[in-house]
Amino acid sequence: MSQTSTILDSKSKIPTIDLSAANKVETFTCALGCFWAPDCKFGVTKGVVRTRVGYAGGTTDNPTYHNLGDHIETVQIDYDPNVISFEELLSIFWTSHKPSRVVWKRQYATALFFHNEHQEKLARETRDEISSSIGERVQTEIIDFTKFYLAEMYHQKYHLQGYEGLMAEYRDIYPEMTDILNSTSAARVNGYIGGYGDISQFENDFPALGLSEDKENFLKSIIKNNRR
Ligand code: MHO
Repeated sequence: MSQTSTILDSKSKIPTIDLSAANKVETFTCALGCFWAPDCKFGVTKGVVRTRVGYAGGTTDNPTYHNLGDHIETVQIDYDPNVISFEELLSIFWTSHKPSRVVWKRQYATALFFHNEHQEKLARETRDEISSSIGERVQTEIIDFTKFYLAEMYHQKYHLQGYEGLMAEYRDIYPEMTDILNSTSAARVNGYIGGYGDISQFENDFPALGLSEDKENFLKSIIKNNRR
């Protein structure tokens, strides 16, 4: 095979949803308890380009899952501001947890990390609105973003990594785990497996996900059995 066709060949495997990912993205960072679930929820959200899980909000250096210090499990997403706004993501954040709940462990605290003044203003305003509408103190923290420590690879796209057949296809497309981590397709499929998104969104997405046809029915059976 000539060099050119090898390049074309490997390029042709890249999911069209990844090829069409926006170049100009903005970042949204939040904590909603165990990071596996919000990774899924945001992963199926239209306009979300990529997701990653990690640790933020603490003071210790280089936290790891087993040596977290005072950090919080956090999800960070890059999104296309032409498709979804910060306000919409914020609304998903507020409706995905009970803001008055007192957390039992800092690891699972809920927090919104703002990246700029616009995000800070909206986060504080919506927090105050919620507080007066529920008549209770909001425990959710609004934190000035400083640093995000990427979690161990086994926590990334956690639900997807439980399905070897799907992972084999992604590894065939992307030999490096960091490329799977950055894939919109992988973020979506992880989300569907984790119980988010519905069958019509999935059917609409499927042709762009870069997976083989026999994975369509397999994923559909998971999506039907497991919605939240
Ligand atoms: N409920 C999960 C928590 C994992 S999470 C990444 C467990 O099995 O311990 O904190």
